Parts: sequence; C-alpha cells; structure tokens
Amino acid sequence: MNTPAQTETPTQGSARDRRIVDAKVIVTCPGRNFVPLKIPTASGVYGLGDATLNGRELAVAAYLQDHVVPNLIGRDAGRIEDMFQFLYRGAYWRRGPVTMTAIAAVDVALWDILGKMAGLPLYQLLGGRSREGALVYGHANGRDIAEASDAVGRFIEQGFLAVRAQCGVPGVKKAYGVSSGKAYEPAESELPAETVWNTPRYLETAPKLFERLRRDHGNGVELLHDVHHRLTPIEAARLARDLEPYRLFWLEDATPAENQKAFELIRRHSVTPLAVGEVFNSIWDCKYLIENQLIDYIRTTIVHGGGITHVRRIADFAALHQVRTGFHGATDLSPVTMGAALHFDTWVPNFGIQEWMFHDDRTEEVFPHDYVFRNGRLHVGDTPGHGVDIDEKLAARYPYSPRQLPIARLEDGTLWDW
Ligand code: KDG
Ligand code: MG
Repeated sequence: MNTPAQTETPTQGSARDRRIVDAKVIVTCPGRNFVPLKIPTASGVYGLGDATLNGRELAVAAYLQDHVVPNLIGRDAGRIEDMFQFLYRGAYWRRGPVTMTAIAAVDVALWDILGKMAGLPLYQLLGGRSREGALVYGHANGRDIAEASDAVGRFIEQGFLAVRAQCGVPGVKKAYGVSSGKAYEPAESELPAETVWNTPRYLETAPKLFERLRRDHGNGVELLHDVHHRLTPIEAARLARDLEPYRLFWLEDATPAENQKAFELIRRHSVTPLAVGEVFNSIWDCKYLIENQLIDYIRTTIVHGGGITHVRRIADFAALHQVRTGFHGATDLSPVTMGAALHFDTWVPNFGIQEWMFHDDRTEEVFPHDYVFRNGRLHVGDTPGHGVDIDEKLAARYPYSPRQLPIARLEDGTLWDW
C-alpha cells in the first residue's frame, strides 16, 4: 500500500487560512495521461483534484489554466458550493465535458482541503459510512470465449465478486475491450486507430459468452457487460432479452443515450438491468432516464460530472427513483478520482457498484493512496481528505504523450459508435 505524504495536523481553518494562494495544473503521463490540479492555501494545506478527459487532456488543462485558475486566487477554499455555482453559472456557457471536468478538478481539491483542515476523511464530511467497503468489478477480456472465461476465473481467484466480461467477435479484427495480450488501454495511438464493427456477429457471440461463463463459473459471481453504444435501440432490446437467462448485474451503454426514449424500447422487451452515463456530464443528461426509471444504474462519475458537489445531486435524484450508482472507473479515471469516488461510494445510500481497473505501477507511484482491495471490495482509509496525494517530482519525469481514443466503422466505411 502506498501512503499519502501530506498528513497535516488538523486546524480549525479560518477564512484566512483557507485563502487559495495558487493553483497548479499538472500534465503527466506515468503510463497514460493525467491532469491533476493542486490547490494550495495560505495555511500550507493543499487539495488535489483531477481534470483528466481521455484523449482531450490538453483542452481541459488550457480551460483551467486560462479561464479558471486566475479566478481562484484569493478566494476562500471553504466556499465549495459557491465555487461550483461561480464556475458553472458564472461562466454563462454551461455543461459540456471540458467545462464540467475542469469544475470537478477544483471541486474535488476543495473537498480535499476541507477534509484535511477538519482532520476528517471525505466520507465523514459527506455524512459518514453507509458500508464497510465498495463492491468493485474488474475487467476480464479474451480474444475468444474460452480466453474470456479463463480471465473471469482469474478475477474470481483474486477475490472479485463482480466481473465485466468482453470477448473477441469472430470476423472482427479488433474490438473495444479486447486486448491482444497486453493491458487494456483504448487510447493507444497519437491519431485514432480505426476498427471495423460487425453487429450481426456480435449479437451471435455475446449470449454464447455469457452462457459459457455461467456454465464455467456458476451463479455466485456478478457478471457485467459493456456494449459501448454500438447497437440500435431494437438491436439493444434483442440483446438485453437474449442475455436474460444469464442474470447480468448490468448491461452497459446498450445504445447511444442522446435519444433517451430509445431506452423505453429496451425496457419493453427485457428485464436485464441497464447502466448508462459514463459520457454524461450533468444532472440534465441523466434526468429523463432516471425519472422515467429507464435505467437501473447511473455511471456519471465525479471527474466528468462537475465534482462531488454536482454528482451528489445526481445520486440524490437517482435515489428518489431507486436508481443506484455505478461509477465509471476505467484506467483513465486517475487514482485521485478513484479516491474521491470511493469516499463517495462509502457514504452514498443508493450505492450499486464501482468499476475498478488496475493502474500501471508508475501511476501508483505518482499518486500514493490509502485505498486497498480486500474480499471483492475497495476500502478507503482514514487519512484526512480523499487520501490520495501526488509525487510532483516523479510526475515531472513523465511528459504528456498525445493519445486518442479509437473510432469504429462498419464494413462499408460508415462511421459508427463505439
Ligand atoms: O475514456 C474512455 C474509457 O474510459 C471507456 O472506453 C471505458 O467504457 C469504458 C468503461 O466502461 O470503463
Ligand atoms: Mg463503458
């Protein structure tokens, strides 16, 4: 376990102590790109936020540097709600992934400062523990069904209680979620890699994968699957129905969610639980799906959803409609975001599950943290704040490396969703 370096003596934190004296946007690539934001206060206590938007990192770094940082200096770090309102409403231009990721970085840093000054872990500031640890799911994938089943088996051996499974599709050379042996990482090249997609082959393969997984591993493990927006509404309805016998924990992003009425069609045909929202960035993106109970899990997480202050509103709204949280947590979600998300998961009453992928060792060294995996769950520590720190000297050794997410086309060249 890496332990965060900064362990301040708790102070009362007067408005003078809490004055923001600087804000440093850091861009680092310890295995993949991250954009941490460090906000020091007059007291010497600092907060750490995260502004990583996969494949568009420098857009958020510039938005922060040019338009947000100059507004922070001299402000009271304790006015977290007002800061959110200032950056969201004050900018006039609302929502969008760049803006909301920049706001999230500031928001998380301020919650971190508040926790450190109060001498309390973040979950305690939110209202205290609702559970001992956050159920997490890992990513198992294989080039074919047999390989994917072996990968699921390895996760179970490591103690995972929930596993997302993806496998190669015959006739599809390279598909999302399926690595060619090395660690999964979709943002792998300077310009987007092109993949070719085949829906009919996929629709044949996916039910066979889950039939095999239930045969090999039984019903004791929760299984999840990500469609990555690739199906039309009626195809999504068919897949959700075909997967019913295998009792998935969820089927994710079955169809693009701009057209939210499409989910009514899926619901009409199936009781497979649905998860959506990793590409959403505000409560307005989630509202229709939640209030019409068209989904079961909302995936919008802290870093892309305006921070703890805004995502808390989404979670509270979801709770009214019995929708639970299932935060996005792929490798592009930095340890800072994971730390903040895990404190949130520890508190939020309507928690469902947390995605978790292993970070590269270099990433773990740059971001020491106190969360640990035990018996299928991630457990936060009691370090004040969110419990994640940064080794800036080490971060400086890993300069930005341009990488974009891939694109998908159909066999005739038509650009498709992925
Ligand atoms: O940046 C994009 C990735 O985080 C995304 O492709 C991963 O779909 C994903 C998931 O469910 O983790
Ligand atoms: Mg996904």
